[in-house]
Amino acid sequence: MRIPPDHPRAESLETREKLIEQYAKGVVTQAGLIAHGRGEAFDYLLGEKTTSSALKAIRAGAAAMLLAQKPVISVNGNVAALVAEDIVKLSQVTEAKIEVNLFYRSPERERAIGKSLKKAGAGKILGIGKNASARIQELSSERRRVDPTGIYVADVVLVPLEDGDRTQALEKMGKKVIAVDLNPLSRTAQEASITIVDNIVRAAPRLTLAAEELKNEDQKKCQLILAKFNNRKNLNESITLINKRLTKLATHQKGFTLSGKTLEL
Ligand code: PTJ
Repeated sequence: MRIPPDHPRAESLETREKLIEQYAKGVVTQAGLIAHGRGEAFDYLLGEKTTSSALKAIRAGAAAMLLAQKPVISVNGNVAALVAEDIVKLSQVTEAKIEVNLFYRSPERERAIGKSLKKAGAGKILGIGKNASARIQELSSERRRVDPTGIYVADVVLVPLEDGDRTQALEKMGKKVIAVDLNPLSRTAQEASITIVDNIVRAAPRLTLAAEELKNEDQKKCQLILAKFNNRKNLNESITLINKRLTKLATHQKGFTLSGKTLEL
């Protein structure tokens, strides 16, 4: 459906349209549409923009990917539908492998997602068909099936729009997990090493930009960014932001401060 460009919520409606189109192509699953709705609700509460806390997490995520020996970007249906091109660019800048990993796995969806990643310019794509032959023992969902040359041996894994259990399992395996999740309360957000509380549509291009910038710097700069980053504190800032935004909206106050800075609503 054509969304009128002057509609006050045109951007959000266009994102929905993309997901609906990709659902028809078999890329997105029905539950993916519902998951997006949950994300939208949190985005609304966060003000539908990349917060300063998210920007800090994005820089830390880019630094972690650049410092990694074997970084992997895990792609599911929603990610392929919304940011396939950004993911390909990010993989090129950070030299990360791309692996398809699905909760609702089927050969048809693997193929459809592989096709849309190829169309976006991806080279080798891991985790499709027989290549997902390794198993994450702690998991019983289809997410346990991983590529022995990808997620299984990765030291850093980017997991946008995750469903919880796997982040915990990957962290237990000694991997650093970078999550992108609009819900700062989700298990994934709480368990990841670096949690980017932002919409994947905004976070993915910003991650690439941050990686491009940091790639030209000394490795020590990335190490310093990581050493200074505190995920717990960062997550708490997002929760506080939602809380303060709601309080302000409820009481019609004009502005508020967080960590000594005045934040815009
Ligand atoms: O493609 P599949 O088969 O792997 O399935 C993908 C879904 C997303 C259906 C599956 O992973 C799932 O069920 O996920 P959950 O448990 O619903 O979690 C998804 C999380 O992503 C929720 O915490 C949402 O708030 C969040 N989310 C949804 N849309 C966005 C988002 N976070 C960032 N950007 C979004 N656009």
